[in-house]
Amino acid sequence: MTVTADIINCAISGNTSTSGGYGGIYALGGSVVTVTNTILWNTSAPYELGKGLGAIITATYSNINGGYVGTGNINADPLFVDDTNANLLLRDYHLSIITSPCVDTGTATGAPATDRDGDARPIGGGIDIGSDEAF
Ligand SMILES: [Ca+2]
Ligand SMILES: [Ca+2]
Repeated sequence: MTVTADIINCAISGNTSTSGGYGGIYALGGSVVTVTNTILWNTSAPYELGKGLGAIITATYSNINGGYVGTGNINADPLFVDDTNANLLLRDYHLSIITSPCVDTGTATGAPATDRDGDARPIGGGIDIGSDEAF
């Protein structure tokens, strides 16, 4: 069975993996996964992205810890407002204003019209990588 998933403008951070080397997204064999404008950061596993035999992962305009080959991808601390708070409920995955490398470095292709807050995209010079459009 082939599974297709399009993951667009998401922030996946602080994931814990107990099953192996991939903590962000793992594409099972035969699946096709497209990752766009997405942050994959700070997993407990060695790699953010992994795939089984015959699976295809295409990642572009995304910020992936450890790096991943693809147009527009970066590998830089996204500078969330607070992604390390000991109280999980107080963690804040909004982007820091201006200083985040995710600001204005995404692609408009496929990006949703609004962000997680309902703010219209884009704000500033372009689409931001992640679930937040910072201002
Ligand atoms: Ca922007
Ligand atoms: Ca916002």
